Parts: sequence; structure tokens; C-alpha cells
Amino acid sequence: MNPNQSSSVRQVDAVVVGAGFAGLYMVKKMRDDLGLTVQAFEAGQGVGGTWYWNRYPGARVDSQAYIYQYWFSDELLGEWDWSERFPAQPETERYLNHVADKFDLRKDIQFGTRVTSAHYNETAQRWTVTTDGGQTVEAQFLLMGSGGLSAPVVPPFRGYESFKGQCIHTAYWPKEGVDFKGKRVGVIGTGATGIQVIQTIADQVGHLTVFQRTPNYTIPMRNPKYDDAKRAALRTEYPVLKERVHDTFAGFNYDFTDRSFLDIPFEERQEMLQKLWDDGSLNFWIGGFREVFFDEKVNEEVSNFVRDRIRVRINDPQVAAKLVPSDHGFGTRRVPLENKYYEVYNRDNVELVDVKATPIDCMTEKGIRTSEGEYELDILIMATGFDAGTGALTRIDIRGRDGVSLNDAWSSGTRTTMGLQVHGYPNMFMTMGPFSPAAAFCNVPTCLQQQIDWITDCMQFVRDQGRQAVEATAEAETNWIAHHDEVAQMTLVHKTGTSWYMGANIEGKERRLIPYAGGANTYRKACDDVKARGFEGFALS
Ligand code: NA7
Repeated sequence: MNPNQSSSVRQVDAVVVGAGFAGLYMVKKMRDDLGLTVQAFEAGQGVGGTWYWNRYPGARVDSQAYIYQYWFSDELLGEWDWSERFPAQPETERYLNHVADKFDLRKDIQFGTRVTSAHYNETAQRWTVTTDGGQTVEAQFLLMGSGGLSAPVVPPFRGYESFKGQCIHTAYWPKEGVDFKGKRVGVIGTGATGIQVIQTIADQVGHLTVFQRTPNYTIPMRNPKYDDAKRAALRTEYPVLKERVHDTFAGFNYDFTDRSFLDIPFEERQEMLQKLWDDGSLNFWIGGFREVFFDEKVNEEVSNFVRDRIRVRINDPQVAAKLVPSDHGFGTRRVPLENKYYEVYNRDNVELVDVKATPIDCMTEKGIRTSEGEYELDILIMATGFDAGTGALTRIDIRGRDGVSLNDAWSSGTRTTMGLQVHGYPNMFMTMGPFSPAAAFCNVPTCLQQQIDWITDCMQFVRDQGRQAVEATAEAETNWIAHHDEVAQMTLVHKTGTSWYMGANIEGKERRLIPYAGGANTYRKACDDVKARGFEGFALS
């Protein structure tokens, strides 16, 4: 035992934070591939991460089931039956429970336990990890599977405490559900989450008031049920799909066309857009034209295509004007899939309040007060999003070399090397970290698996070299950030600047593109190149 380790503290090779898609796979890889001792901590009472917490009505994946899954086990691929193209939360949660059981992962996970701090001991080259239950564990490696969209945000409304009704953030949805019958319900937020909630509960509530600040572009979801024949057909595609997803811009099975939008005659490109639209998936966004992200003229035509399709579904032109986005271009913010969302606003029991025009002043005992008046509510749903990319990390007291806290280190600007490591934090690896596509511009399981495979190889390399620690060099980090920023600044996402992609939903947060915009395929190649060159840019000690 190292002289700096106290004998009463449990020693493991790796601590894993989280038991969602990333955490489960990390436990498996560390234990079964590297033969390490692992302790995972999970704040929830079960596995699932995002799919454990976000059990709000209508919660559903926006990637097709057949690519939103693990690829590491052919047996798993052969036995798991997806029921539809875009499964709802309970099904994905069941899938992750099945994975945990099948690979006996629970025995290395402690549930109901939140990691509160992780401090690096430079002499011992180990991390000391503490939990909200007062436990301490020491580990060589600290593996963050804490999620990119797992730190919920509630806007700091004045009078929050005075509201006498029930107030629920969508990411803390009660397991027993909520009874909406006859109730006056308010929803703040019309992002991917708000849209799913609104379209699901509108016909269950007494009255629904939607507080919308920014309307989003959406795509109508086509969600057929799967039968055995369809599932069998998909299974024959899995061997190709598992390679294909790593070879595309966004980790999906489809990718941009190589054709230039403006070189295609107007009628033909409109037909191409219609075909993509009819697929009823994110194909329209990330399987169409790359120029949508860079070229304002192209973006405007595509935006108009979508605006026209939204407008015709809403009976009242004044309501339609509020729901059709006009202050940003298509795809420069997250594009949700929807199912009969706009028809909700044709119902008598639904009211849309534009809180950009009439801002929320405060919460009151009875509900919400805007500059225009008070809205009385029994239930208020906060579909107000997350502190994306950095939030799950900075909410933990992480201290690296010289006791420098990650919060302080990032206060003058987020820094990561490929979203995998931070200089000054040896042996700490992240998944879905800032400046990687996994942070938002990727079918998350694709990028998580790629990152975790790379991390596993890197850890194996450290061990093969007979060394204890690996840390991104300051130079490699500076180079990656310069590349990240250069790519980011070419995009209209950066120019629009109002989304959580840019940190814009958090007051005081740095305005910088969080996900890497060069593509999952480009990123994967960059990671592979680093590995092929003996983990160049990552120093061993
Ligand atoms: P988002 O996409 O961050 O949406 C949050 C929504 O809440 C959005 O409509 C915000 O309006 C709104 N919001 C936030 N604060 C306020 C205040 N103070 N007043 C009014 N409205 C407010 O979160 P989601 O949970 O929908 O989605 C996050 C990701 O999780 C999603 O993309 C999926 O990948 C999974 P704004 O747009 O800022 O004007």
C-alpha cells in the first residue's frame, strides 16, 4: 500500500460517477476488459441516468432505437426487442436495467449516493472521492459518467418559495406520476422537453398555460411500431450500422449529402427537403445539407420550408405568429421531434403566453405574474433545461494538482482536451465533456461508446508502460481548444448564440459553443490518431 493511503479508506482502481449509458459501459469495460476493481456511485435509486430521472409525461428518445443502443454485445443486440422507432422513457429505462442485470453490473454500483468531491493527491497519484453519505474511497482513476444534460436548471424567479401549488422540474419527475385531471397547469419552456410534455398532457389537464420565450423549429416524428419481421430486418443491418454510426457527422446512420444546395435547381432541392421531412426523424437536420449550418442563404430557405409547415397547422394566425420561429435560423438550436404539438394550440383549454413580449415578473402564491397579469395555477412544470456540458462537473468539488478546483480553473474559460481530459487533472476522464461532439452534436450512445473505448485503451496504455498517471498536456489542450473554436466560429449556431449549446441559458456562463462542431466522424479520427501516435499530447508519469 502507498504510504499516503490511510488503511481505513476503501481502495479501488477506478471510481465511476453515474450509472446511465456511460457509467454502465464504463463499469463493464473497467471490470471485464481491464480487470480493475471498480466502484460506481449513482445518485438515483436505479440505473438509467437521463432515462431514470426524466420520467415526465411524453419523455421519448429523438434518435431511432436501433442506433440508440450499445453495440458491444451481439448477444444483447440479438435478444433485445425494441417496440417502436422512437421508444418512450420507460422502454429505454427497461433496456438499461436489462443491460445492468445481464452483465451483472449492479454489484459494483452504489445507488442513492451522490459524489460530492474528488480531490487529487499528487504524491499518491490517486483520487480521494467523497459522497453525500460521508463515505470516502480512493482510486487511481476517476471516470465521469455524470452526463452532459443532468444538472437541471430552475430560473431564479422572484417569489419562487411563495407558490402554494406543486412545482416540478421535468428532470425530477415523481415516480408515482402526477394527476392533472381538472387542474390548471402551467409549463415554462418549449425546448425538446417542454414540447414533449405539452403535447402529451394537453388533453389530460383542465387548463394549460404555456409560457414560451423562444419558439423552436421542430420536425414531425414518424414513429411506427415494430413487429418481429421489422426487428429481424433491423438485426441483419446491425453489423453494418455499428460501423456506420461512427462514420457520420452526428453518430446517426444517415449523413449529409455531398451535393451543394444552391447548385441544385429550386424545385429539385425542395423535393429533396420534402423527402427528408417525410422521414419523420432528425434526418431532415443532420442527414440533409451541411450548408444549413454555415450558409445563411441556404439556412433561410430551409427555415422557410419548416416555417410554412408549422404555420398551416395552427388555426389562429396570431397564435401561429408566436409559434413560428423568426429570430434564428433552422438548426442553430436543438431541433426537437414533435407529435401533434401545434394542434394543441387549437384546443380551447390551451393558452400560449409569449414571455418574451410580456416577461415573467415573479412567482406568486397563486401562480405566475408576467408584465401583463397573473396566471393562476395548481401545477407548474419547469421544462427549463440544464446547465449543459459543464454543470454536472462543476457541481462536484473537483480539485486537481495543487488543489486547484475545476470551478476556479474554468472560471476564466472552459478548457478540455477533446472533451476527454483537463490539464491539471491527471487520471480524470470525462464523457460528454465540453468540446467533444458527445456534448450535444451526436447520437449520444454512439459518441459515449467511442469515448469510453478510447479511455479504456488509454488506461491500458498507462498500465502497459508501467506508469501511474496520464494527463493532457497544456499544449495539446491549447491546440484542441483553438481548433474547436475555429470550427465553432464558422457555424451559424455560434452566430445565433442563444441556445444551451452556447451556454446562453445560464446567466453568467461563458458564451462558447459547448459541443465540438467538426463532426463525430472527424473527432473519432482525431482520437484514433492520438492513440496511434502513442497517446500524443497526453503525458505519462
Ligand atoms: P432547453 O432546450 O434548454 O429548453 C428550456 C426551455 O425553458 C426553453 O424554452 C427556454 O427558453 C425556457 N426557459 C428557460 N428559462 C426561462 C425563463 N427564465 N423564462 C422563460 N422561459 C425560460 O431544455 P430541454 O429540457 O427542453 O432540452 C434540453 C435537452 O435535453 C434537449 O435538447 C435534449 O437533447 C435533452 P429560451 O429558449 O431560453 O428562450
